[in-house]
Amino acid sequence: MPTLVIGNKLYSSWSLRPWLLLRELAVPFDEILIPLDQPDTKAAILHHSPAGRVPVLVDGETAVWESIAIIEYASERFDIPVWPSNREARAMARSVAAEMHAGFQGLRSACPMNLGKRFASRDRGEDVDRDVARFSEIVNGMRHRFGQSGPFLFGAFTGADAMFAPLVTRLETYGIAVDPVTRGYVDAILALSSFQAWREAALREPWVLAQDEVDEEPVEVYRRAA
Ligand SMILES: N[C@@H](CCC(=O)N[C@@H](CS)C(=O)NCC(=O)O)C(=O)O
Repeated sequence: MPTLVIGNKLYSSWSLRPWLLLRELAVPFDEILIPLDQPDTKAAILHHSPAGRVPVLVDGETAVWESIAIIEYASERFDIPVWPSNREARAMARSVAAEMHAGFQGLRSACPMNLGKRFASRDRGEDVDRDVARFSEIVNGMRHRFGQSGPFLFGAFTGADAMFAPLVTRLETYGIAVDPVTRGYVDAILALSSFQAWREAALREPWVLAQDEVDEEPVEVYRRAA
């Protein structure tokens, strides 16, 4: 069985992506969680991957890193429907997944993934607004063109949805308003039983990572005792 090496479920947005994908597409896997930002974190990750970052998928002698590469590897190795079967939809799914992998810096840096808290809505700056507008454009565009058969970007859950899931949680955490189509998509991701299982585990983690905590009073704190 492959092993997915991940970081804290409360904060590690990159780890969430392949974890969700493997769970949604019913690939059995073991999991190793390495708490981030501890004195031995780097050495522990380097034990699995020369890149020194999580997530890493270890499959026998093969270690695959970078979330998008793990998703592509899973598609081939486990013969699962990671991408839509229609060629045009597949090209769009890969394009938006890669766009997510390389972009959305404004939203990512101003609003770190933090599943344990909810903050009040407020102006978070132009870069965040631009990223949210682009995300909404993607959701509306893909849902309109390809989303008839289900609630996700291309109908059924795909690698593109796995890539956007952490962004979806940020909209929720930071109270960012979106249009009704985008809201419907956000709700569909948050309702996934795989996501809820991840979140449950996240809320039991003991670690607080200062670098991922914004300097604001939360309106709600969800964390539970471990
Ligand atoms: N582009 C990478 C990003 C991976 C990444 O930044 N991982 C963070 C955790 S979310 C990490 O490993 N941080 C630990 C470190 O840099 O020591 C991917 O897609 O997997």
